[in-house]
Amino acid sequence: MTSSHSPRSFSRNSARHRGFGAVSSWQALPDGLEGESPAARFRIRVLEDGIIRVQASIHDSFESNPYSVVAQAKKTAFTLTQNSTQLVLTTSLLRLEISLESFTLAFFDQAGNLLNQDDSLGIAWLGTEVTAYKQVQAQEKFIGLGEKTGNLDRAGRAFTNWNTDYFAYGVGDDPLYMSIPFYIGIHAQGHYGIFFDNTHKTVFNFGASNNRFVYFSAEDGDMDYYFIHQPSVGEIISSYTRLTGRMQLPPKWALGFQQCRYSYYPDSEVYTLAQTFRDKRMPADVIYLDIHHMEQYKVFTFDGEKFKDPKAMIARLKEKGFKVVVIMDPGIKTETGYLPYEEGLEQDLLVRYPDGKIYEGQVWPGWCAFPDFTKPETRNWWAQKMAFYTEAGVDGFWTDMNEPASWGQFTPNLIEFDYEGEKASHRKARNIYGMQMARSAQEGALLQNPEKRPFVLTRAGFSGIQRYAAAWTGDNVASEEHMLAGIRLVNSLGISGVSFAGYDVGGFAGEASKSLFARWMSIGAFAPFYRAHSMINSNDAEPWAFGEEVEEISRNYMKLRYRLLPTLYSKFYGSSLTGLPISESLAVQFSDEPQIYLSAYQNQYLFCASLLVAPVESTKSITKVYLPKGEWYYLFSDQKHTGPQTIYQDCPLNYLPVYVKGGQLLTCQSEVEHSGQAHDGILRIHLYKGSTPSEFIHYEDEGEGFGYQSGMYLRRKIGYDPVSESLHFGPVEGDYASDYGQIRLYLHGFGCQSVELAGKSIKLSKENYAFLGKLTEFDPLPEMDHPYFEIENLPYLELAHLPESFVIKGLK
Ligand code: NBV
Repeated sequence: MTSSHSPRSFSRNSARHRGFGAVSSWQALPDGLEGESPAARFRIRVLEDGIIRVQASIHDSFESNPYSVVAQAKKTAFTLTQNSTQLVLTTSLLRLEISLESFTLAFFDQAGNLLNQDDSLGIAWLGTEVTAYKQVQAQEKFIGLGEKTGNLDRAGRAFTNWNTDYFAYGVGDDPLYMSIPFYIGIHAQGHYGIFFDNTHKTVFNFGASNNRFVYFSAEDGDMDYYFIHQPSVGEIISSYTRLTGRMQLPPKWALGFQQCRYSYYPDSEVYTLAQTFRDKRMPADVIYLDIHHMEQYKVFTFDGEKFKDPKAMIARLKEKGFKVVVIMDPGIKTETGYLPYEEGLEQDLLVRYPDGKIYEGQVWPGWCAFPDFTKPETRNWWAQKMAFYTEAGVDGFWTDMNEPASWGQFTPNLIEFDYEGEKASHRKARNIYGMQMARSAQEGALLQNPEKRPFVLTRAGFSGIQRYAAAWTGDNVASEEHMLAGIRLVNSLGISGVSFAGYDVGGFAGEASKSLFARWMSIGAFAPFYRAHSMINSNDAEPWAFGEEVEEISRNYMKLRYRLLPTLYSKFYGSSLTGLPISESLAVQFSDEPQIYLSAYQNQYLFCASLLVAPVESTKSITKVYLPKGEWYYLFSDQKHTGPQTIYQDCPLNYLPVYVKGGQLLTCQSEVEHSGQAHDGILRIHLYKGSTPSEFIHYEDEGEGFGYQSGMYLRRKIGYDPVSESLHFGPVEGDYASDYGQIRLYLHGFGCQSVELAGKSIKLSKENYAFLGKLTEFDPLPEMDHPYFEIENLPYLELAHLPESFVIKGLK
């Protein structure tokens, strides 16, 4: 527990820089060392071979920072030596040199390469503001920092972490809704990650307005950062998510298409919406109820006029295979007699001023009080209140406005929060508030339906938010540049631990053009979270609202999304174990290829590890694509390219540039209308010839519930080895009986006419295969003519779903 935080005695001209100063004493600890200078104290701890925690404070004790880090330290061997100028701490992955004269730090890998080094200014204070100044290595790139606009490489810009409600933000604006003070530095000597665990307003300056250093600083609190090194960028992300936790496996329906609008009402409109998806054979899983479902925007109410019988309505939607997600805003109307407010007052669950008065800010319902989600009792209470929704059959929860937002956008800093009993002002609590609301929503969903996996979608968050919720990038705008900016935001969230993320497809504010909407629907099919949403008082923005051509293109990509569900679900499972992104910037696997950082290519990403998506504006019919090292197959025709290479690619509106990485495989199912509908029982495996081996973990379970945690799952390794020209199916693990009775293996890029299984040669069958359907010729004019791709005579092999392991050989 933290004790008093009295400032240590040193000259307190807070207008001036104060360095840490020379180390005057130090001592070894079982997991590191600690010591002090006349000005400040430090503590350095080894959490595991590749993670070192650095703390520095001008107070008598260190802050505990109770929210983000969930990993327990592993007992790790290290050595500590001292010479006349330095202390040297060495693990099997890292060497840290600590200058005794200035307490500046230098981190090296085990081969002696310099990874990261403090500027001579080291760790320092300006009043309560604490900063770590770092040298920049030659050509150093900086990636990550979560929901931040701008380039993939953050060099040259500074960013602020201060959760902010920002309607229709510009594509370069900062800060937005969520703060993740974690970044990865990449340069010729190596790469490392830094997570700055401080919930105050923080600044990350990657070389803006100076040519000397990069720095990260916090308005108050301690310097408390985790330095991470691993052999690859992906493993750094895995380490970071070992520290801050990982996404829990979501229900399968949450991977389907979701339709939102501010707002669908009354109930008859919601039925029509659901029925239209089914009538038009456009697969979808989720419908959202935005703020108009409430009576006067009061949380835990339904508007009795608009929704006469919510339970009956939701039951009818379920019959059609839809799930319902409702919005929850934190603001509670301060109205006498309104139960949530009365209970909040009575049980002391609301945020107060230091003199004990309740803090009120204005939001949708008018003047509101704010539940203190940093208090466990408040989270429990809210979780109990959520019975109101679950009893009506609601399946998921959407926590909006949880920065927290209020009219005026300037919450007074003096208001007080519990902060897990430590008490803190808004300065320290703001950035963590949204995450604690999402946590409470997840706990509530679980409390009310213990047998179901929760689904929570949040706008605000902080490091570790991935444990509680999926994230979307707030109020974007219907423009081409926003569509591309959203992809970078989602890719950056993926680098920063939040695998389950997406953007409002079609753009929230403004009106999408026909082509923009079609392209956004296509790209969104390759986003972890796939939801269309639009603003009140805007034109209809459902996938059929833009005319027949857009409707067909949208349907094609929605269907493709559902066909890819086996791949997606397996990768979500994988990400819940490894923390690796599902929408993965090329900077993760190809960090040493300089082209990937160029503005022309920085939006490209790998989806589910195997599909390279090259997003392009809807106004373009041809684009340049950078293909990194490896073999790449244009998804729709199997045309093969060898990277590294820049190619020109036609991109008519109905074909988004997507390539499959050679050596990888995709698993597909037949078309369905929603994730719960039965498919035809054939698992289609598409294997692409390549020179690098791969391993795919195929995963199945009930799609809901927690049976998978006690054995009700099916897991099987499928490994491709180009050297032995074989595909290995490992044994089936787990107790879940596969949804597939049959496997159909499609071979892309192979020339063989037969393969070998259990010593027998089997002749391959052939068929013409298309990943997207043919568009109707609506207009005889040539410019309306859309190409159609089919892979001709694609060889395949039909197999029973064999439970024992087996090998297919002769893949030439
Ligand atoms: O609840 C209304 C909207 C919601 O649709 C949107 O997705 C959120 O980001 N909400 C913000 C409040 C006001 C928007 C102008």
